[in-house]
Amino acid sequence: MTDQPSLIDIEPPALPEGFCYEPDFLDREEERALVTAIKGLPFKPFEFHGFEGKRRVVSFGWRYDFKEAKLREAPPIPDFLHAAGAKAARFAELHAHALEQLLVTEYHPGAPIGWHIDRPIFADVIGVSLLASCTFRFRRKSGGAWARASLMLEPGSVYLLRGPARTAWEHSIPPVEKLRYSLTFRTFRKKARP
Ligand SMILES: O=C(O)CCC(=O)C(=O)O
Repeated sequence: MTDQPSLIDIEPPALPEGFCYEPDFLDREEERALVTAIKGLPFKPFEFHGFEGKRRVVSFGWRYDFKEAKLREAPPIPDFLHAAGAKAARFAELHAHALEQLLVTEYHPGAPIGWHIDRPIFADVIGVSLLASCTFRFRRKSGGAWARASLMLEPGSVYLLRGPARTAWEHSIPPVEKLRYSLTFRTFRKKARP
């Protein structure tokens, strides 16, 4: 006998407060139709202070310009994304009109998103995953060390970042193995947008 805890005794680190996840948010048909339409969007490499990320993005409603640190108007959310937006709003118990910004992201195999906290002008963040799974990681400074937690985001799933999960924890996605798309809907903090 040893005093070592067995694997089953070890609790995985708790996910941050304010994080909600629903794996079966879209059915197969909804997901397939979204992916087909999304593939036709005018994606551009993600730009951050003159550097291009490996992922490609397209913004609707509003676009955050990192170079100028300014919010800019973007084309309206296309009709084919309205149903997913309304569903995402219901999941987060918000009015569909509150989801004023949408970022659609394309991750080819090997594309990651680095550690970050979304800009403070935004309030809630709702993410829908399409086509492939990925690891979604959280970290937060705790004393001299990092507290960490992670989970697998399944295709067709949705998550909400609100409260500490949104403002106190950083999140990231390590390089994905297969082509993945995500819809990131955001609300604005009061008086944050022009
Ligand atoms: O692809 C995702 O689900 C995460 C996107 C994200 O964190 C971001 O664009 O800030």
